[in-house]
Amino acid sequence: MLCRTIAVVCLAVLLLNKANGQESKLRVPILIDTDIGGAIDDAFALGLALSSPEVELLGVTTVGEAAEDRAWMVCRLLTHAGRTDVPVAFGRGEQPKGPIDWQIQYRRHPAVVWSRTNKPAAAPAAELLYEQLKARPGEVTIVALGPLTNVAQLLRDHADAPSLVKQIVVMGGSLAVGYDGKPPAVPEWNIKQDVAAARAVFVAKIPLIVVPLDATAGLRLPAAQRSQLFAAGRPLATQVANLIELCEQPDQSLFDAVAVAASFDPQWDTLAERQLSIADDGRTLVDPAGTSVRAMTGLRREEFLAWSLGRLVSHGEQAWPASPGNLSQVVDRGRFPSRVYVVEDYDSDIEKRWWLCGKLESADVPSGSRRACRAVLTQDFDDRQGDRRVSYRAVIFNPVPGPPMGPNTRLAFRYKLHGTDRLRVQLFSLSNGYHRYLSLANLKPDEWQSAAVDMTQMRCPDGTGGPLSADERIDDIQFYIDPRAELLIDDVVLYDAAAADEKRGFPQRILFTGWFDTGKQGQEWPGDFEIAAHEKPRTWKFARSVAGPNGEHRLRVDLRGPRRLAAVTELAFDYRITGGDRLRIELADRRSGQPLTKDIEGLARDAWSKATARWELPPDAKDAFATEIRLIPPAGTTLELDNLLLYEPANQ
Ligand SMILES: [Ca+2]
Ligand SMILES: [Ca+2]
Repeated sequence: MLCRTIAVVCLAVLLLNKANGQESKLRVPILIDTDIGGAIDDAFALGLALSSPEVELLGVTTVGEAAEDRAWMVCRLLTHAGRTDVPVAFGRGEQPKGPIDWQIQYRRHPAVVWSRTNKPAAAPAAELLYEQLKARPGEVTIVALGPLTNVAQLLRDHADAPSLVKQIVVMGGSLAVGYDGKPPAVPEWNIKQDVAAARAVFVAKIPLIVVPLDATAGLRLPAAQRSQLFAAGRPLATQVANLIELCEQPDQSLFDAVAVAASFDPQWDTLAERQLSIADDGRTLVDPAGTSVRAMTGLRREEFLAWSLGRLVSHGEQAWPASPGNLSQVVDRGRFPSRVYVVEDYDSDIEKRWWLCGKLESADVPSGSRRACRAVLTQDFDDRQGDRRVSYRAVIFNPVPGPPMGPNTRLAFRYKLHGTDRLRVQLFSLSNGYHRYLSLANLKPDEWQSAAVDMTQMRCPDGTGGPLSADERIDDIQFYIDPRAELLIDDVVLYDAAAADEKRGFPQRILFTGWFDTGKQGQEWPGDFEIAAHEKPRTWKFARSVAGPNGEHRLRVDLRGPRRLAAVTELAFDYRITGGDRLRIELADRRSGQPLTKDIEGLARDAWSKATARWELPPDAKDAFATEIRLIPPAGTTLELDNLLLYEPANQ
């Protein structure tokens, strides 16, 4: 018995060694076509293929709306899993509708944006499939995990394609049961999304394995198993986990993984001959006149889940981050900032495009807040920061359009930590093209806290670069923790420290900041004004009023979206008015109602000065918003404006 066991183990080792070496014939060559970016199962299925030694993955193609973005997502996953050898291509022409959800954040990582991953091929998906099939005629299985658009295109463009394909595994269809595992059959997504393509594939006389809901319904990734992916600390599992946590679909079905398994592992073979045809509404009908396929009729779900997850979580080597250096201290955020560069409170979707890392949190928020941001998995945005296989959890906000700093840059934020007392704060210098960071230790976990840090204490990872200095343009505000811990971030304010004689307190909440130094009128700074350069000794740029339809000057600053007003809202600004000493200011919501107005008199003439306007909402007022600020100087005068700050003042 023992001898037999040893013999079997030796044979297995021999097979494995061969599989990893040159003898690729022992492995099953497959091409995967995927609509990754929707449900979680495409990422999981790719992970299963990559962690299965029996599989030789020859290429991945993407199908569906924004197929190119999906291809970049695959490129990142493959690169971080150490598989830059696998070519990727995306589908061209009309693609089935269905947007990528919040997983799009995975595509916006600088590793992708700055070409540190491999890139999609120039050739369309159908051509990549064709090239790979032609190189190995009759050997290659196509595993179709999305609508069959690309595969149909391959068959349309290349008459010899059917003779080159060994077989196609189609994840799709519903023979006797629907998504809930009960009759009746329903139109299944992958078939329904492109019925014409599915029909073209079904009549192409290629051996087909169909993996319908009859086999896959009910196969889910429960929370306990899901956490194994997160706890693995290995690059492939972490990438899959990252996509799973970004995915916005609550359903955790793993359909696509079954199709991948069906392509190479006979242990899941429950195949039965069926005749199928496809109805106009996308149902797969059992039809004596239909195409003969082998359909999967069942699945040992618990066993399959344990097997597939086991492979994913044990693939590759563990890599955890080292404890961060350059320890700094929390500082007092001080009095009213001399300038505010960046504000993000996550209470609106206005800057959602620039949430480069993190997921919206609305349950666990600090007092007075409505929403916060929860850290998700990511590699460091700095590609020079240590081991690229290591992941962190992070919240990252991109402060478009990259403001220039003053001499005393500070960062205020609210945070809640769990499972760690350490936090690393990092900032990218657009001017210098490198990151600097500082870290904090002994932070109090499990309660919302306020903190501020002195950003001039940041240094490059190798200690070079010197401190952040005046006029340096910055980008990507980053908060990192150990990936096993949790972090929530809210109320991020990047600002320059208060002047020594400042009496006003730090604002309770900041609604909007306008400084016009970088970025363009109409783009980053919408509204009616022109942007002009300051004369020395002032630096950078400001907004200048323009003539309205009646020839009189006015200045309208669009707030890029509705900003919720406080019971007391103030507007502080720098101005230079020429030809008068009065100003009407309107805080307006373009969508409704009368603007809040304020007339200011006795303004300084012809010299840059500071002013503040204040509005109080009636005590019974409901939520009120502003979408724009209109500054209306008297007839015949012009107004210049800078460093606009709309805020709720500190409690007196
Ligand atoms: Ca899919
Ligand atoms: Ca300015």
